[in-house]
Amino acid sequence: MNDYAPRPEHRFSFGLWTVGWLGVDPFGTATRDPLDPVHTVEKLAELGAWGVSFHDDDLIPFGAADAERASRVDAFRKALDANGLVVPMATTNLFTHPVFKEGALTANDRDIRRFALRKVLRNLDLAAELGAKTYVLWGGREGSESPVAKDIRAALDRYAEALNLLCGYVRERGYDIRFAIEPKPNEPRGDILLPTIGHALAFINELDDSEIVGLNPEVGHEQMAGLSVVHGYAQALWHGKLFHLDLNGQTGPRYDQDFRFGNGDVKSAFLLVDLLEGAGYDGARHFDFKPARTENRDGVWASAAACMRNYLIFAERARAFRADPEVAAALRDSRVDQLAEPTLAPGESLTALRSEELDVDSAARRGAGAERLDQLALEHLFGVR
Ligand SMILES: [Mn+2]
Repeated sequence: MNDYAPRPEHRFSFGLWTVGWLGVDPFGTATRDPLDPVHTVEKLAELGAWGVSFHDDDLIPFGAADAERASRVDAFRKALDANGLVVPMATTNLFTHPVFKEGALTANDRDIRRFALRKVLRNLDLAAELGAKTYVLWGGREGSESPVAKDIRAALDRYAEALNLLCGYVRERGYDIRFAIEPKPNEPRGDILLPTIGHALAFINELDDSEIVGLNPEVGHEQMAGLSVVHGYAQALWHGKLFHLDLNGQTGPRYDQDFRFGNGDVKSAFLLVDLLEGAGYDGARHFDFKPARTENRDGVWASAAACMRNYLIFAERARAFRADPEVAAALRDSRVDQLAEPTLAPGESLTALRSEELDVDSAARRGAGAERLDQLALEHLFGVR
């Protein structure tokens, strides 16, 4: 019997800002006290996590003096070593301070763009020092409430310029780091640049060094846009661009709920785990969630443990689904295996194809068998098979 106990080999990681979220929302102040990053590292290790990620400002307060910066980084590094946790990913906070209210890497104000770039460069050095392999870029403030006040084409020029400069810097320094863009449709801006996985993939193709730029898709962000999480992640995998990911929960297009993984759209969460495990995804299983504002410290750790436990339950349910002979038969009946076969046989000509005839009436009468297959998936998820 599976005990669903998370272990480091499962590669579960959490952002400092997730369990550290104070419970602030647009209508209410903090409901929890700040967490010391050292304590967070200890608790995450105790719960079975493998890694911890951070924004520069999660670790070092914005504008801190060099001595304070050094002592905080030192304490964090000691905690990582003492507890056996790694830093798989780091990122820059380019959204909290009012200086970024109109944008950071794509702010209209050139001085602010230059400041934002310096902030990223500084934290990239720290990320490399701490062994991070992925550097996430979430452009929370890169957007507008009105496209009249933002030249979107120029903003994309500046976004691409920033990425090109950052890639050049990483190459020049010899850092083993790849960038991962995190799409989001809106919130905090009315509209955010690179709103979906598809927009971001197209943007990456226009960069000078697209090889080291991929994606960090977030479950809830795709659902906020009303899109299928499984389709989106599968396309990111198809492009070889699923560099990192943010697992959480959301119930459809509404505010960014950041539920713990498993809450919200359970079926999508299950099918996403089935996709990741089936595809042999070997990156971090990173949770970017906010423990509900209703919770105290105990509730925070309970929700973090539940994210990992739910992933392991989904993974076990997915294995059972894939091993079920009835599922195998239903997949064949649905001709899912046929889709892997090229439409034209090797060496076959279009002339041969054109000379072939299909009994369209009979083909049109074939059922797709999708309802039966989907029900089997649900029954495995429900745990009744
Ligand atoms: Mn979110």
